[in-house]
Amino acid sequence: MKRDVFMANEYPQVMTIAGSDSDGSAGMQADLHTFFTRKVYGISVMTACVAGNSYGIHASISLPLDFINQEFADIAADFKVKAAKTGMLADSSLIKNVVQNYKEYDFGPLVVDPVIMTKHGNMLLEESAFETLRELLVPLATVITPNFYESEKLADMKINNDDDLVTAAHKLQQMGAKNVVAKGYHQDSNQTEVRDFVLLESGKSFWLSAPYHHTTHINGTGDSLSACIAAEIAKGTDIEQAIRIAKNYVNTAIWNEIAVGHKFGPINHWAPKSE
Ligand code: PXL
Repeated sequence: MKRDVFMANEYPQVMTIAGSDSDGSAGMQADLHTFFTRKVYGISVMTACVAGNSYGIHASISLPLDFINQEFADIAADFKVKAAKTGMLADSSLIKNVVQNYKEYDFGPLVVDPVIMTKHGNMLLEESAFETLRELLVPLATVITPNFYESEKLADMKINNDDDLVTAAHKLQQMGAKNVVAKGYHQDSNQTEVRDFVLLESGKSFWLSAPYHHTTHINGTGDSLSACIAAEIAKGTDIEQAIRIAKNYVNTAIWNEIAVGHKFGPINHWAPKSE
């Protein structure tokens, strides 16, 4: 596009603060796929690196905190981030570091994907960091998007039915998260429907349901959902609509799988139309 006046930072920029997943299906890579297809410019603060493939995760390291500080400082010195999201934060010191940086600069509303464990059982956050997550990061969340397991851990309760999920969502709001997308249970092979509970800052609440699609290609769904919400917020979409768009985006990406990897593959970020 040719323009008479070039306006620095006019284009919507969204930042992910997350771990890299070498297989490209989850973590920062899923966030960047999402940003790209949602037509926002993706910026990334890498916190950790995971080595793995569609069979699972085989190693992981955290990056040094002073390096992460430099990433934040460099981004803040040049770009205008309109919204951000968090993903894998590995341990308590990393969470504290990210919270400190987030408070120091203006990166807009924050979507917190409280990543604790992969779908296949690998821990991505130390258990000793759950309290730090609750105390320091949850209160910063404009939107928090826990999966079923993360809701149980953060709300410190067993979730056996819809009523329990509603209680957990209210607990997360009491901890300071403004809007909560509490994802429902996804593992029963007889399941025909997936139901997520949404609790907005206004007190309005509703269920988002979709047909359950049986597939092994669901890596990166949580990352992509939170990334899409952040992308929409950066474009100026209101929170409820951003959540609804993100849910449709991820559902369409699950329903149109691509053949990548032998076992647990990625969702298809091209499938949804980016309006
Ligand atoms: O999808 C959760 C997730 C987040 N971040 C990283 C991951 C994964 C799952 O594999 O590897 C880096």
